[in-house]
Amino acid sequence: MSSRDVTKADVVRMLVVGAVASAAGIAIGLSINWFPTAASTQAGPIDTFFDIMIFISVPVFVLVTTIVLFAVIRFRVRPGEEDLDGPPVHGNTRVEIVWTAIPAIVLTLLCVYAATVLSDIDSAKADQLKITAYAQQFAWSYQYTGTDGKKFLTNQMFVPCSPTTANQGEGAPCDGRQLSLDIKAVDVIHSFWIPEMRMKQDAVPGITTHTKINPNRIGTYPVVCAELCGVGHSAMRSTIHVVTPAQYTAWLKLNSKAKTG
Ligand SMILES: [Cu+2]
Repeated sequence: MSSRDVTKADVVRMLVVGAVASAAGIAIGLSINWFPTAASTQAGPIDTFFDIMIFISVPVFVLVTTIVLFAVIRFRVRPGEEDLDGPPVHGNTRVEIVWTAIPAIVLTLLCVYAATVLSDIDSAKADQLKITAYAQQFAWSYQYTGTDGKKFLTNQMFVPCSPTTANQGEGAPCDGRQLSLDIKAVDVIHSFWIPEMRMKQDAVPGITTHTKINPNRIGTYPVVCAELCGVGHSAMRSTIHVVTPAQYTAWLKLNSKAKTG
């Protein structure tokens, strides 16, 4: 037995170190508040999905790092060995099958889970508010249908949401119409993103893309461009106002009049 053989004690030590590091990494990963305030029903399943990704990816990272560090230390070149060849290794079929099969199974399960979450959060509700969002360097505009049936453009989004508690102000939980967005790009590729509502969709010249959002918190949130689109990209922002149905109707009336009368 040479000083470089891997013993059972080595494996046990690596497992202990790996388990402790994984537990610490998962605890840190889950304790960090990665996302802003959740303001849509889509936020819950998406945030849970990220937590599960942390739970799975931290142990994988720890496993790989532990084995690499062990190999670097155990099999390093020692004084007098500079001109020696390493031992001839011809692979290990069993290990190669295992390290191919396990990631394949994990990735397949994650794909199925992600597809399930996506189809769940993207399912259509009966009561939709249809808006067309136009992206251009470096601004957003939104096309609404006014109270008179005519279309008008605005650079701020307003959406109605009925508060479900006595509190009607900022932060009140609410329930209401699903936004059904058609997204168009006038010039280059942009990306429509409301971080508080989590949903993001590319805006691509020549095609119309779609997304659905169910706001569930009264308040004002930024709409940002999430695709580097030119020098003014970082300034390509607008606002979505989630307001009570009465406030929304008042805003819609005002704009219908202003744009057509
Ligand atoms: Cu942009």
